[in-house]
Amino acid sequence: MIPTHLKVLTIEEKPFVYARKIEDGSDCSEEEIPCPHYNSTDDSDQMYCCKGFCMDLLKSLSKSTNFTYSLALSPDGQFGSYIIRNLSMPGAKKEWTGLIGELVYERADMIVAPLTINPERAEFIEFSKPFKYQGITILEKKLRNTMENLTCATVKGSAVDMYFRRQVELSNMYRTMEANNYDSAEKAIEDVKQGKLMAFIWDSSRLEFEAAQDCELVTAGELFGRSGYGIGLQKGSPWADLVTLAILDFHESGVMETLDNQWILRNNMLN
Ligand code: 192
Repeated sequence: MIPTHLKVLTIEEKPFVYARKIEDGSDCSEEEIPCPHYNSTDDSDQMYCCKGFCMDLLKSLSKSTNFTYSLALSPDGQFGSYIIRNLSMPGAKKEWTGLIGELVYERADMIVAPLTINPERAEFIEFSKPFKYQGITILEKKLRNTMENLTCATVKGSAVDMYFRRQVELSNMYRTMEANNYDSAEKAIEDVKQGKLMAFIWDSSRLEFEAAQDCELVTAGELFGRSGYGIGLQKGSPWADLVTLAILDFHESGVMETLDNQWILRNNMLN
């Protein structure tokens, strides 16, 4: 018998996951799922409630695949990338951060988030087939020739960061970006709005959502680094095939389309 109660992790990333902090001990609404943040560096655990495309997807997956879950937010706030320890030594090893690290070090069973499937991660964790296809694009502010700041940046420990690290011909760009990289997409978007950052390079699904909310923002250039979002599982997880089957079924039966309409298209059109 395989355990049917899973430790699921997620991360805030609109419109896939909205996380609302609870200060006064009140409950989450019916639409929301409790998603505490267990702080990895100190004891300042915080209560949050999560909703969004991925949270509805988690509810549907748990029903159709028959598992129960406890949800929590990424302990270090990252999606997950690697650092190489002892680079010049024979025993050089990749050490994973963020959500990916939690699966690799077996502290969690499943990631339900807008998590990019890429080759480096797929060597260490299992991915379901994609539940969404998208790519990378650039967020800028309109009317921007007066800006003194010409920096580009992404967020540390993300698949976008890994994309630039992987492209040998972009290594100069990677090095300059690395120095400017942010801890969160929220802060980077805020800095684009304020003219402190010229270009924020990130997932198109998020940036198109942000540009639709704020007429001062635009996405620039073509979509590149096309990829898919998948459910993350431990290597060899007995849930992998079942989760993939459920996702394929959701594509075919219109569940994904309903989630798109509810969380992505409606928001993009309302503004
Ligand atoms: N989807 O790291 C992301 C990831 C790329 C921006 C966040 O998985």
